[in-house]
Amino acid sequence: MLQKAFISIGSNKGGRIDNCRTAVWLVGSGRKTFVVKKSSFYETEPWGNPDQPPFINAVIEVRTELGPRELLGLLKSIERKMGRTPSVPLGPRVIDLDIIFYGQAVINERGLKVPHPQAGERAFVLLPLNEIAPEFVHPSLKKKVFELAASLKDTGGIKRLV
Ligand code: PH2
Ligand code: MG
Ligand code: MG
Repeated sequence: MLQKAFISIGSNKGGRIDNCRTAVWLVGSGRKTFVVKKSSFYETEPWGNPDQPPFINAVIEVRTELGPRELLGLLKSIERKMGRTPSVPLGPRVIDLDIIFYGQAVINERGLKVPHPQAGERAFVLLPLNEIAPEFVHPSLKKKVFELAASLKDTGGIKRLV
């Protein structure tokens, strides 16, 4: 069965926009996952650890035959292929691919938390997501993406690139 999932993409090391484009292409290049929507790219102030360069962030919607563990495996393999090396927590990275939602699934396993635990509070996730899926209901907060985006307190550090 094809499931709908949302993946956030981030990069703040090297050619940030090219890194994000390459990642989108690689996510869709296997036979079991299709990219159906892409947000714009956004330049965003670093969250969590301010002492690093700004990020490029985007969100994509996919249809996938992969289960959530397999999808996570695909994302990790792309991160490795693109040369991501271990960094400090929340620190600079060539590419970061996170599962935001996997249908309405709620998963709380070691290494696999879906929805992404901070999805409801991060402007760099919610603003791109709101561009492509405003009506999608957060499976555990039971609110639509546009409602979550509207209740963000600070969206100042987020700039949509054209
Ligand atoms: N990712 C982080 C930590 N901080 N800040 C921004 N703006 N964008 C990110 O993608 C990001 C972050 C850890 O994954
Ligand atoms: Mg992340
Ligand atoms: Mg990650």
